[in-house]
Amino acid sequence: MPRYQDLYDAVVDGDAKTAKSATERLLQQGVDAGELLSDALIPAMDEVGRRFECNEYFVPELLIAARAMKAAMELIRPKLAATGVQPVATVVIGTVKGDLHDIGKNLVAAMLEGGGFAVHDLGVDVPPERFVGAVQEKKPEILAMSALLTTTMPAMRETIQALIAAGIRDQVKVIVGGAPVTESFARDIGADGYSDTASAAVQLARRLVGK
Ligand code: B12
Repeated sequence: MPRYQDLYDAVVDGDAKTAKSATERLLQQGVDAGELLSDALIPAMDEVGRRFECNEYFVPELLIAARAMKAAMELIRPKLAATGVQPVATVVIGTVKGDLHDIGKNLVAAMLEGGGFAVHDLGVDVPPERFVGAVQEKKPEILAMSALLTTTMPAMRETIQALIAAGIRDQVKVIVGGAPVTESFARDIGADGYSDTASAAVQLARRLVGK
């Protein structure tokens, strides 16, 4: 049974208002922000992921749970920064060049954040050189790329080639996803991992960083 049941339930149920008020109250009571993350938010997003995997939840439920998690994270993030709690690892994420689809990418980003990762979201239509610049600047353990169009999938390969050209390919694990992306495509372009859902992306990222 999670320790902060009301916050846990609010995220699992996708109730952003209650997630925010419960977080506010718990922080005011002096509960540690890192504890709220590890004992309520991460287990809640794990549960949301589990329900999604076994078809109890679908994309709309995932989206509203992610929104509730975000509402809580907005209050928790500044406290975490102040207390110096170490994230599991850092992720740079974006939708590749020419592609404006971001619903799946935002879900992956929210689930990773709920899973304790520090996430830098570069947004949509991100050219290879911006991914390379962000890897150089933020030094993430993981670079995550999303593509929803068959015409933009080649930008994933271009980005990996750009990482190689910049001499930093071995400094970061590359994961890819999006509806048209497949395991064999990921292997073919030299990515380190692929998953077809946001919750599986968290497990994949944890595995790649050895957590
Ligand atoms: C919503 C949508 C739009 C919206 C996007 C809004 C937004 N803010 O994202 C709008 C209206 C803008 C749009 C525009 C277009 N779209 Co559109 N769009 C869709 C639609 C209906 C849903 C996509 C979606 O959000 N799915 C829900 C999310 C949750 O799923 P997901 O993205 O796959 O993400 C999950 C996984 O893939 C994975 N994942 C995703 N990213 C990542 C990344 C990593 C690292 C990992 C590990 C996992 C992972 O986790 C996610 C959650 O589980 C799809 C059809 C469909 N049913 O897929 C068409 C679709 C993708 N679009 C399509 C097209 C053609 C277009 C347009 C070209 C249309 C046009 N002629 O203008 C434009 C292109 C604009 C551009 N340059 O990008 C086609 C693509 C066809 C193809 N073969 O390439 C589709 C398939 C529709 C179709 N059947 O024709 N679109």
